[in-house]
Amino acid sequence: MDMTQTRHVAPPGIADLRHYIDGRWEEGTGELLTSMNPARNGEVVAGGAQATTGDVDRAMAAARAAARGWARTPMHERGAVLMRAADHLDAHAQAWGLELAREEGKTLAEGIGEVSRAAQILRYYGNEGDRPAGEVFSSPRRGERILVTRKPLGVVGVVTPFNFPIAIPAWKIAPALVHGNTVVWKPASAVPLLAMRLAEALDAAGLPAGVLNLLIGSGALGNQLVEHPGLDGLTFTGSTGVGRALSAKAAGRGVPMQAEMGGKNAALVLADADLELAVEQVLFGAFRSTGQKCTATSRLILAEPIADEFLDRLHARLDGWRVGDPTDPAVHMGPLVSEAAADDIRAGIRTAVGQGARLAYGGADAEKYDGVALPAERSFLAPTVLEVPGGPSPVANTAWRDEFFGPVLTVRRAADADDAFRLANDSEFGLSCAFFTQDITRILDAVDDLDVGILHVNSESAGADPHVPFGGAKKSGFGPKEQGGAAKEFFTHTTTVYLTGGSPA
Ligand code: UN1
Repeated sequence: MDMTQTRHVAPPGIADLRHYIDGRWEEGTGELLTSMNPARNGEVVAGGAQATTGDVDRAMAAARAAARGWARTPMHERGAVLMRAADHLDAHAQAWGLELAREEGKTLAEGIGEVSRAAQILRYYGNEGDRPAGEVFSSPRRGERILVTRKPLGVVGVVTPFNFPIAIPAWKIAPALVHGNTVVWKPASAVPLLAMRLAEALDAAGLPAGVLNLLIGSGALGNQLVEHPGLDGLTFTGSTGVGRALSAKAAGRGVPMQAEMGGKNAALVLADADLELAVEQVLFGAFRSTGQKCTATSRLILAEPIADEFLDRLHARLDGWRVGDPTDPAVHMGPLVSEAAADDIRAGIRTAVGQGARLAYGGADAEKYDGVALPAERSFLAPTVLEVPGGPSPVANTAWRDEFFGPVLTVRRAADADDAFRLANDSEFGLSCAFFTQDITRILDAVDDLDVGILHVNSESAGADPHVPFGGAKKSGFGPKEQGGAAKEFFTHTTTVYLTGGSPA
């Protein structure tokens, strides 16, 4: 053994980053990667050496070697692994929820809730064996039946974002595994610890070696994955730019791709809406998780007659919204994931104001918030409301068009419901939408007219349930939707089997 070889040993209190390849936890050999607590300057949460190109090859080889055995394992047995992993997650929800809050910046309650949500997702897919597995058709020929069976794609790459570091991986990896695929997973490098926790839960649940492989490192690993000749499918959630680049590469190689990307989700409030309910739901939709959800409410379209009152009420609620260390139970909103992310949003707010937006609340330069100084870390931002002047759409304001991925809400006023629908559809994205009214006729119009993948009637734009499809219309998504029965559209392909007995009927 070469004793001069340096080995990264994490200081006490800092978690050691490891990669999970072929059922073993390994140190990396690449550059040092640290995940930082965005709420506390200089506080390292986890650290270790990144995975390298060679690790991608080894992980892909392990996943390939495990593929046939796993595909032939009964779905009920595959599901039983997920059920045991769900119990493991529930047992660690408090501790891992705290780690999540420290690493990502969402509140402790949201962190714990997310670990429990991952468990719930694993349980939903853990029961997949009890659901229909294909279809049977009649044949025009005597003595024949036609079966449509589903088979795994094979080795699937999973690339996940920072903002839901355990729930989004769970809703990709659980259906991938239960449908018989093996996985090579690259999580966002900002939140590697929670990725390790999900892999730990699956390992503790008895997942066979090679079925799931976890590689922690930079975006270069994602590019190596999509370019790997052994890859049979790639599922991605993250930014529009990266999603489109990966989708283009996957298409060029003939690899099935599923990408869940941007949103610029609107909340529409008509004059007859229950304002108290709508204000609260808009508050939650726009500012929970510091607005770092692809389903967050980032545009608010208010019917003219109630617009001033709505904004007064929203600002009054924001006055009581505490910004600070997310592990403090009194805090409503933590920091952005990093200083760089917060700086980008500050720049976006300044540009929007320069383009004519009115700053209605908070802002890029707010140092105090509700009379209390914001924490010194640059990753903190005050919740911000901008109003873009009226007039016919389109307006060329960056706060109306671009996804900021932070606590910024951009308001416009609408003359009536049709005007509100027009404004809501004035976006290249179409992920989710919240619509507040008590008028069933308008609700039915909204179902027809709003071009979105997810429509919330009288509830906030964020949120998802494991048993129903999740994903966007227009340029928010690419490929089949996620979750529920929709997930199998991506993680399996069908084989149509013409079946007759071996002797004449
Ligand atoms: C939610 O709204 O609870 O990246 C989930 C995102 C989405 C998930 C949103 N894919 O924010």
